[in-house]
Amino acid sequence: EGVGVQEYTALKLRVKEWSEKAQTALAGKLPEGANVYFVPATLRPETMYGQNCCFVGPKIPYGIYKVTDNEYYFVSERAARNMAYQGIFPQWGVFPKVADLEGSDVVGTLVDAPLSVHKEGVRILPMETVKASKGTGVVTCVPSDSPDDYATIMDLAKKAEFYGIKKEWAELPILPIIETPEYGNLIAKTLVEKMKINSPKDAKQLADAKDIAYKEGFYNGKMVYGEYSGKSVQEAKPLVRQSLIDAGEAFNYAE
Ligand code: A2H
Repeated sequence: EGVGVQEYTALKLRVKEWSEKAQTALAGKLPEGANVYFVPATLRPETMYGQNCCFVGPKIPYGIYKVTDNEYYFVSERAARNMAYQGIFPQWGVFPKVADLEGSDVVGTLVDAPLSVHKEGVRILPMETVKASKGTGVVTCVPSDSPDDYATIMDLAKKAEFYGIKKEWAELPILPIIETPEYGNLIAKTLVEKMKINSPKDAKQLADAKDIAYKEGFYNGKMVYGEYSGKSVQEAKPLVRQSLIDAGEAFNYAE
């Protein structure tokens, strides 16, 4: 990390139906009709068409923070504080918390992911490698282009019972979004298989795969899905980001 500022796109995934544990924990804490959003931070807004679930760290503490009378964000406390100093909450430096939840409480929650082809919604699922100290602590899953995401959903589907999830939550189709000359249109799957990555805990291998996928996608990738299909990733990235922001479905978040 070190010097410099990381500019993320913070995406708003609206809750359609809470997990049972969350329903119990939230009883009486939110006004009728309030919209709550999971807010993942991403560096790859141009891939959001392919979201097929969204991750939280099962042991990470999160809060639900009030932004307006009917808008609330589910993020880490650290992220809420940062947001309060970036003009995201109405009162500077103030980030009112209405509930405390652990990641494991919200696993199974159904959310609406902007731009995703999965219009019926996607599930909140556990990812052990989410860092509490980065972004918002919420990571949206795009298994076509993120080796970490791909390795994680494969593991979740394989050990669904162990993780206490329904297998089908981790098995939504994987959409090709970007094509690169060297790795085809599912770069994350290609790299995970080629590098024989067997687990989301293969940290070193996954770091290498992430590096390759990021650079290949950015410098040699071409969109093969969505409004900007045919354009390069470099051209499409800011366009997708801006259209999400214009639609009120995302905002800038920096740290
Ligand atoms: B990216 P950087 Cl398709 N813990 O979004 C672990 N990972 C986190 C995180 C956290 N607390 N917060 C964000 N991230 C992930 C999409 C994506 C991402 C694709 C491909 C690569 C990729 C869909 N997941 O990231 O350390 C988020 O996943 C690889 C660079 O701040 C975010 O963007 O550089 C990225 O890591 C931020 O990583």
